[in-house]
Amino acid sequence: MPTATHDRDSLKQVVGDLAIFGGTPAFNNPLHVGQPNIGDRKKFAERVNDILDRRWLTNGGSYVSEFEERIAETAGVAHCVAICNATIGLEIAIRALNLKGEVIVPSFTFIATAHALQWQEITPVFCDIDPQTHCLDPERVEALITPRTTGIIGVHLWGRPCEIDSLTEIATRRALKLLFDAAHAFACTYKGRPVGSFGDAEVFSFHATKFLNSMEGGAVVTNDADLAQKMRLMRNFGFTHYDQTDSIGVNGKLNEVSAAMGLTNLESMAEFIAINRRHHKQYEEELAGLAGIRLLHYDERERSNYQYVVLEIDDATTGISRDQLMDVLHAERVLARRYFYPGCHRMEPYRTLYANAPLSLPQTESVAAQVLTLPTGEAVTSAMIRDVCEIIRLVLDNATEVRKLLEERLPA
Ligand code: T4K
Repeated sequence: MPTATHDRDSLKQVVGDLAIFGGTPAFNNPLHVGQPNIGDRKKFAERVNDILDRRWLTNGGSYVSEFEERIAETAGVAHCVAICNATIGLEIAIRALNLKGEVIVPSFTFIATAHALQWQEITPVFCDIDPQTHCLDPERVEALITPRTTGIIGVHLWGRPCEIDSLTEIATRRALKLLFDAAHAFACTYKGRPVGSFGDAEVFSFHATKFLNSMEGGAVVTNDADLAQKMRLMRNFGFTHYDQTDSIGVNGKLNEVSAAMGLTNLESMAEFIAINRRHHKQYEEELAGLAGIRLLHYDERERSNYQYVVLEIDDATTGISRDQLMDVLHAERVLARRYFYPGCHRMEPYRTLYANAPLSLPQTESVAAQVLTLPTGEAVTSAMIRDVCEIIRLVLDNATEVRKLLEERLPA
C-alpha cells in the first residue's frame, strides 16, 4: 500500500526536493492508475467457498447467470452475454454481427478495439476524434465510408458516451452495423438512458483496472435476441448439444470465481462511484487555476462512473511537456499514465500497414500528446491526491527551472 514518505509539513518546498533531482520520493510504494476496487471480502470468500463446495467452476454456472442478470438490469438491456474479457467480447460481437471488409473506429482508444478487427482480418479504418469529447467525430465518419465498409465501432472513452445519436443516424442511413466499445462506460448514461442498449450491441470490460471488476471479465449486451443467442453459442465453441456444434465458436466463457467477484463488487458499486466522484472533485479543486492544465469533466446531468481522472497538458502554456511532468511524477512513484498514447495507428501492425494515417488524424495526434491520467479509486486517499496535486503545482509554478534542469540531465 503506498503511503507518503514525508511529514505533511515537509512535502516538497523547492524544485530540488523533487525525487527526479535527488529528493526523497513522495511515496514509499508505486501509486498506480487503475488499482482495483475491492468490495466485501467476506462476501466474496463465502461465494468462493460455495463455488468450491458445489464443484461447479465454469460452463453455465449460477454465479455467471446471476451476474448477467445484474449487468442487464443496470444497463437497461434485454440480453447480457458474459465473456472472459472485453477483447474476446469485441471479437465475438464483431463476428456475430458479420462485420467484414472495413470498419470505422477511432485510433484514440485502447489497442484491443483495433486488434479485435485486425485479428479477424477486417481492416480498422481509423477516424479522427473530436478534441473536446475525445470520441469519434461523426462528421469525419461519413467521409470514410466506402463500398467495403460494413460497420462503425464507437468507443465511449473515459466512460463519456460518444455521439450516439449522430452515429446511429449515419449507421441507419448507410445500412451499417453499429457496435459500441463500452469498456469504460458501465453504469453511465447517455441522455438519461443507461449505456448498454444502443447500437446493435455494446461491450463492457470488467478487467481488474475497471471501476467495477470481476478480476478479468467482460460482457456483450444487446436487445437483439437472435444476436445474443448467436454470441452465447460462439462463446462456448459453438456447442448446441453434447457432441454437436452447428457453427464455429471459441472459448470466451467467464468463470464462476470471476462472476462472484463481479457480483460482490456490484454490491459496492454505488460506493465506488461516490469515491471516484469525490476524488474527481478534489483533483478539480486542487488543480484549479493552473494555466495550461485542463481536467476533463463529466456531465453532471448524466450518471457517470468517474473512473478516469484525465488531464490535458498544453505545453505551450505550462512551459513543461506532458512527458516531462510524467517523468517527474514517476520519480515520486506516482505512476500517471498517458492512455491512449500514441494512438493505435502508431502501434504495430497498424503503423506499418497505414503509414500515412497520422496525416488524417490531427486531433488524435494532438490529444495523444497531451493526455495524462492520474490515480483514483478506492485504494487512493484524499491525502494522496493532495500530495499528487502539490507536486504538479510545484512543477508548474517552477516550469522554466524544472524544464531547464530536466534538459540538462539529457545525455549529450
Ligand atoms: N476497449 C477499451 C477502450 C479498453 O480500454 C480496454 C481495456 C478494452 C477494450 C479491453 O478490455 P479487456 O480485454 O482488458 O477486458 C489496462 C487494462 O489491462 C485494460 O483492461 C484497459 N482497457 C486499459 C485501459 O488499461 P494497461 O496497459 O494499463 O496495463 P495493466 O492492466 O497491466 O495495468 C495497469 C496498472 O494497473 C498497472 O500499472 C498496475 C495496476 N494494476 C493492474 C492490475 C492488473 C493493479 O494495481 N492491480 C492489478 O491487478 O492496461
